[in-house]
Amino acid sequence: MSAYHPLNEEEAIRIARSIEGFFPQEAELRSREIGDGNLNLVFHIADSVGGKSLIMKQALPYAKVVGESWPLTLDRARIESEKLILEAKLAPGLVPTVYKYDAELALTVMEDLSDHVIMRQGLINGTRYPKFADDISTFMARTLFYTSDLGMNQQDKKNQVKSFINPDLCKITEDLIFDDPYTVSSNNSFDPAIADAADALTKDSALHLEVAILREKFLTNAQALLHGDLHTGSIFVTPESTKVIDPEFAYYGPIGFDIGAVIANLLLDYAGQEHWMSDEAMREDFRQYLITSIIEIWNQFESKFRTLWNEQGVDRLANSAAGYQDYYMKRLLQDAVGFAGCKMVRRVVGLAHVADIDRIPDDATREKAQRLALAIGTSLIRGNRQTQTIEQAIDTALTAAGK
Ligand code: SR1
Ligand code: MG
Repeated sequence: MSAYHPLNEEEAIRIARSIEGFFPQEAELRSREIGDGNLNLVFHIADSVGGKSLIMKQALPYAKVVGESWPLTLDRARIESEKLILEAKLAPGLVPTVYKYDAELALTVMEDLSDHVIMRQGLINGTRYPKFADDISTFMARTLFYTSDLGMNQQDKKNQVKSFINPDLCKITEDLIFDDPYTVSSNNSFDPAIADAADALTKDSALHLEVAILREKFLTNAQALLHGDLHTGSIFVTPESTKVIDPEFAYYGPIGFDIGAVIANLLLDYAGQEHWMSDEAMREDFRQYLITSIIEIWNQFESKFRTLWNEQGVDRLANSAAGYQDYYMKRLLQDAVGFAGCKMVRRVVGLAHVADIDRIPDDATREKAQRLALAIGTSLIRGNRQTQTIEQAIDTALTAAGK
């Protein structure tokens, strides 16, 4: 019989005590369930005497945001802990340390990052993160290059693909990002004020063609081991530090999907700033900071990925075929732009939204932000295959959205 059951706070404390060498014997442990995500239980366990603390994340056998009617594999806890351990090797300092993984309880015990803030909240508060573009571009360049056919033994890669097959979590993305927003689905959720815009998404055949092409890439293009859900709620930050968390959606997919997630979430915050930054000059200045960050993230990612390829590429033909690297990098940019658009659209009309926009209290301002996000997102989707530079892609999308 499986020992799996959702933990209560006392059990979480007992497990924390059993982690050898972490808490001293005299520790007075307190536990709080702090999970505010869509899927899991998260316990914060701290010693009120010595001050040490850790995080325990336990997968539930269903999607918490929906309930038991949406079963989900517990194997995602294994995927998450293995991916975190791999990321720590490939991108040291940019992920929390894993202290323990318990397969039976689907439990990962890891470093507490309470001295950081969730980036989504930081951006909502108008905070700037000067190291972010450098850190996240390093994280993506290294985790994606070293798990791709360009940067690792290609036979080992096939085995790695096997151990990161993640059908339940991929299905969430396939439905919520690449299907539901473009049809009438019971998963969708949007304010009645934008019903016309949501309806238009279901009838736009040019848009459907682009989404179908991007969906095919998500379904079939096993380019590298992705984080798979790299939004600003999966990133802890301070002005000096970046830590990427929550890789339970990891699987072998198209590299542009991770890059697009970061771009999309900065643009969603751009739209939400309609409310959060009430002074117009300050708002436009902060928006410019977000756009500059996106451009820096792509440019630094591209340069770091190319350097890794030039110095450590393992594929003879990919290394030597004239024009191949440029062709490959252009495709990554175009994919990133298209995926960014899809990720924006789903956060306005689909099942799971973002606080940057959803928490805007005034109906008219929220509607304005939602329409702005939809206009930017759909323009990125429409233009993805024509993209030549990141500057041009963002400029075209903002112009189309009236900015
Ligand atoms: C049912 S899960 C909804 C969303 O939460 C996660 O963070 C993913 O983005 C997923 O699509
Ligand atoms: Mg998550």
